[in-house]
Amino acid sequence: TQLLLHLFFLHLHCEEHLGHARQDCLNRGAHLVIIESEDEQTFINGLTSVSHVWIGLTDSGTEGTWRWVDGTPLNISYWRSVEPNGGGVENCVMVPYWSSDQEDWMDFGCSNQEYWICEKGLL
Ligand SMILES: [Ca+2]
Ligand SMILES: [Ca+2]
Repeated sequence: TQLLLHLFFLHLHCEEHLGHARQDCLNRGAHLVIIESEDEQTFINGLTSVSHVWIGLTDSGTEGTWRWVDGTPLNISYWRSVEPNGGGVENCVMVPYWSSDQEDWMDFGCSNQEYWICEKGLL
């Protein structure tokens, strides 16, 4: 599947806020993970042994308008039922380790320190 054409880097040793995470991915020629398929959501959601992870989705540009870090608009989404609920104080999105629900995205404050996943397309 398309998932196999992507490399994922998971950062296990340090926790950083989203600005640092974003830059770290760029330094690796990658970007924060963009979830474009059910397979990708399932894969990332399956990383239950780690803490929350940042994904590359934000509404920091325009409140309430969610965009991926590469600028593409949000097409398929996997929000938890009450999310997003943070308004202007929660502009980043993480996948929590404590939930195995397929729909478990939560908007969260960008300055919180979490693990993150970089993604690099191989084609
Ligand atoms: Ca917001
Ligand atoms: Ca929230």
